[in-house]
Amino acid sequence: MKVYQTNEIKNIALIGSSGAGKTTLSEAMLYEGGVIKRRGTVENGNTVSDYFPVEKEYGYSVFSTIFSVEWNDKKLNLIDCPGSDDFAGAAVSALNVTDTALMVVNGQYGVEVGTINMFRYTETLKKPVIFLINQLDKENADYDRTLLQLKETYGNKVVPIQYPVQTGQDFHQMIDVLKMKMYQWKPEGGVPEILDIPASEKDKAEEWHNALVEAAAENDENLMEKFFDQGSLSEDEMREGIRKGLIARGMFPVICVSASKDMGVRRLMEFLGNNVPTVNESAPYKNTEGKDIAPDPKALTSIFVFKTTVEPHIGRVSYFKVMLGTVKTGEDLLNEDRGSKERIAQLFVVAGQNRMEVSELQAGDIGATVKLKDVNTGNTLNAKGVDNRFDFIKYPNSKYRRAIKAVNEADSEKMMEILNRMRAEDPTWVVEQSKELKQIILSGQGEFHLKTLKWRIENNDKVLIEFLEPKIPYRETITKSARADYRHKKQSGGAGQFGEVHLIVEPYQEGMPMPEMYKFNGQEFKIQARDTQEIPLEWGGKLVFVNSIVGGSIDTRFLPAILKGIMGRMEQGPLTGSYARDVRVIVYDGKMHPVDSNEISFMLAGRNAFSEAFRNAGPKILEPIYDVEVSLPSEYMGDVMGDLQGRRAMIMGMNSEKGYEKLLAKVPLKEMGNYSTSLSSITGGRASFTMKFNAYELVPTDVQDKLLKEYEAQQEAE
Ligand SMILES: Nc1nc2c(ncn2[C@@H]2O[C@H](COP(=O)(O)OP(=O)(O)OP(=O)(O)O)[C@@H](O)[C@H]2O)c(=O)[nH]1
Ligand SMILES: [Mg+2]
Repeated sequence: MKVYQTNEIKNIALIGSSGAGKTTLSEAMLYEGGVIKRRGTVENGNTVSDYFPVEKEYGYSVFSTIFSVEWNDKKLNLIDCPGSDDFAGAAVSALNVTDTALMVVNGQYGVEVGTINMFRYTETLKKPVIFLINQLDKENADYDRTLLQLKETYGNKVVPIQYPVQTGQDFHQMIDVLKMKMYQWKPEGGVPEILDIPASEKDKAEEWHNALVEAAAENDENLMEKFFDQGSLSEDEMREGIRKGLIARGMFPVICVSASKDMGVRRLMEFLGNNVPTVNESAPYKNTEGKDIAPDPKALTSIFVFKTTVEPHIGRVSYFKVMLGTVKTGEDLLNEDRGSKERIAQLFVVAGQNRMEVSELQAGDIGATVKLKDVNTGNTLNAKGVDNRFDFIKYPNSKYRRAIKAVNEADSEKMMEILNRMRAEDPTWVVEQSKELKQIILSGQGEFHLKTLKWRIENNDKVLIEFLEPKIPYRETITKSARADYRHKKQSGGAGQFGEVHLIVEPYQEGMPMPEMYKFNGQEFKIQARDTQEIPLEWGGKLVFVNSIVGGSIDTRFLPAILKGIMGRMEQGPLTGSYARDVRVIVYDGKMHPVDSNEISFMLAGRNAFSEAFRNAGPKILEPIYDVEVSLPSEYMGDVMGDLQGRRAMIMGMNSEKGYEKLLAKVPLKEMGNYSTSLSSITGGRASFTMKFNAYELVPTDVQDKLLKEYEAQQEAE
């Protein structure tokens, strides 16, 4: 493939709900672009895009796939993205490095939750959007209903460029109101006959053409003026208006195809070649310093790695975008994030797992290289003299977690290596070796996400793993003040131990004053805070340690030991062994022994006095509460709300957004274990959700009692 100039390159992400036909469309584009001689199918597992064994196994895309097609002296870099919400990370990466989103909509089902979610990403990233209504050859395809849903959801910026003369098995003609021609295909699809619009369609075509002219004119003052003067625009002027409308997200053109029949694909590529912005016509990218980095091919090189795969026989393949300059084979670059020196041994233009070697790639272009030493997704490689870093990709929060374990203990280390490798490939994997829960917690986007990971580890790496219920990171705290004292005494045989600690505990809130006196069972305890330590806890909250010892009843050199004893109990709370937080401890008295008092004695005395006081202070368990946002079609609202209420959820509100209902709730993490599965079964996969940690809240009494019993039983079992 020839080296394309920056102003000849267009980067386009294929997004949309799962099953809409993105991979099938990619196959047809590659075929029409002359990259492949025969079209494969998802069913036969022989497409260019779904080449990973797990994708063939499950019959849907799991990873994004990059492919380039040359069309009318332009280079179209396309990225076929998985539609399932579980693999959203791949689509988010792709949208971040491309300049136009081609949203594939299934003509049978119209606007789906996948469409809504993906559109939201384009909104956040301010990417131009073209809607492509696919599967028009399907019996229950309904173009008009789909178009109406798009208009109801995204307003009158949705402007059709084409409409099918018929849909269903007989689909073979389409009216293009930009070209004002009818396109007609033979059953094998491909190259269309371009005919004049038949009389039967003239009026409708005229009407839609005028609507398109008006919509195109609206995006440019000069065009608007011309439109008012002449009442129409030339095709080139319409294109200019469409391009400006696209870039400004002032227009969302609608195109129609049947990807599996390869009808409309060539016209689509022509439309992309003529109308979507090239990289230099698109908004510049910002580096981490917030500086705009325009794609200048003459500048020094900066490339940004947005995707990494590990492929058989070749190892790590790093996919990158040239953010600046022109990268050449043999160039030495510095990894700005990890400091490694990297040589670009080979440069490739790719089509799935097929790689074509090239000598250089200009700013804005997308390519791949292999065998880099220490480069992960998200890293920036720079030539000497530039120090750009790019970290603009914001991945969605995790929403499904499981504990993971190698079936054979001996495989644990290998399993960790594989998990880290997978995280390098897909940054939406979060792997945490939790000291607190004594589990390896794997967080991802959903059950499918984890299922594919398991399939790959077991089939590709031959390591058996199992998923376990992840423990909940509960917390403990107290709800009232209490006093306790404890004498630790060991004076039989060997070195003696003696330490006695008297202390008061109370719930701590930021900024609360220090009282001078406490009263327990009618007895007063005067406090003279001689020294206060506020200790932020790594697991959240604080421990405040107050030295109110008077008269030297405990030597200050033993206070660190007392604090150590208390901290040991904060790490393993008295109720269920969970981290404790937000407690103030006032050590106000004690006793020493001239010989036997030592650090261990006061560590133990402090620890046990604290445990006793903690238990008498209305101890409570706190649980993590998450903000959950569910996007769903209105007909499922009742069932989804009922299900959430069954999960101790507090419904916080509802609102409609673009044809979909949004349900907001606060839900305990404990109740969210299998939420993605049950939501999918309640709504037939037509809803999605996000979840974000909100705060810790007291658990209800019945839940606390149950947790205490479970902990006791566990203690007895150990
Ligand atoms: N009849 C018909 N079937 C189609 C068309 N496009 C796709 N399909 C079928 O729809 C199913 C899903 O197609 P894919 O191309 O895998 O859809 P996708 O959008 O890539 O799905 P994900 O990878 O899960 O996001 C497959 O069985 C395809 O054969 C079409 O235009 N007409
Ligand atoms: Mg796919």
